[in-house]
Amino acid sequence: MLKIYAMQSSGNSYKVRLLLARLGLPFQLIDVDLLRGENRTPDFLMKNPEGRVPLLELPGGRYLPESNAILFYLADGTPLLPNDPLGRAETLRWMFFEQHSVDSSIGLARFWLKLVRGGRDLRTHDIDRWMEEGYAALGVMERHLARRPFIVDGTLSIADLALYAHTHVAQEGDFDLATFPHVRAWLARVAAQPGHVAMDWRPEYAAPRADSA
Ligand SMILES: N[C@@H](CCC(=O)N[C@@H](CS)C(=O)NCC(=O)O)C(=O)O
Repeated sequence: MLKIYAMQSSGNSYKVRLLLARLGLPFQLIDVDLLRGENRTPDFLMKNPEGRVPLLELPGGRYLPESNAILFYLADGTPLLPNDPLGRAETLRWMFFEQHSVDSSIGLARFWLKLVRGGRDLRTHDIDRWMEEGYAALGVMERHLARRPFIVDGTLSIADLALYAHTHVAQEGDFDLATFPHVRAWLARVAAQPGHVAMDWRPEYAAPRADSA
């Protein structure tokens, strides 16, 4: 069975649970508490030298980090990843955008402002940059989504799941989506798709969490 090393409240980890739930694939969830340094143990660093979650463990003992690489691998051959080269390239384009413009601003703002105790004081010097870059990214999505229901090709794809993960909780990083009506409508559209699960969803093969991180 597939194993996912993840932290429940991490947006990048949520992407993978969301995809696996949609695909109906069974998997074992292994919690890694970043706030307790469980991602920096020698054992975890052997699995992923970057010490980050999410991390996919495949049967046979191979490991794949990077949330969007995991999505791309798992969605291959499913309706959530186009078959044609241009459709695949468009999907990758938006997943790269997610990493360099959304994860690096909205994702980080939420991580430090919501999840890390005292994070607002620790990262005061970054907040203006996160706000500027995050609102710029929301503007890009707003213009793109003004003319289409989903990110690529008019149907739900892993590009939507990747962007949804951080965007639907942007307010937890101090972002206000009031002036982004197309983004809000798209968030509602993604959440209304069959098989959608919320961030707190856990699969059958998951140990109970010691706390509610
Ligand atoms: N580009 C990576 C980013 C992964 C990442 O930064 N994960 C965070 C949690 S959302 C993490 O593990 N942080 C711990 C650390 O960097 O030490 C991905 O998309 O998977």
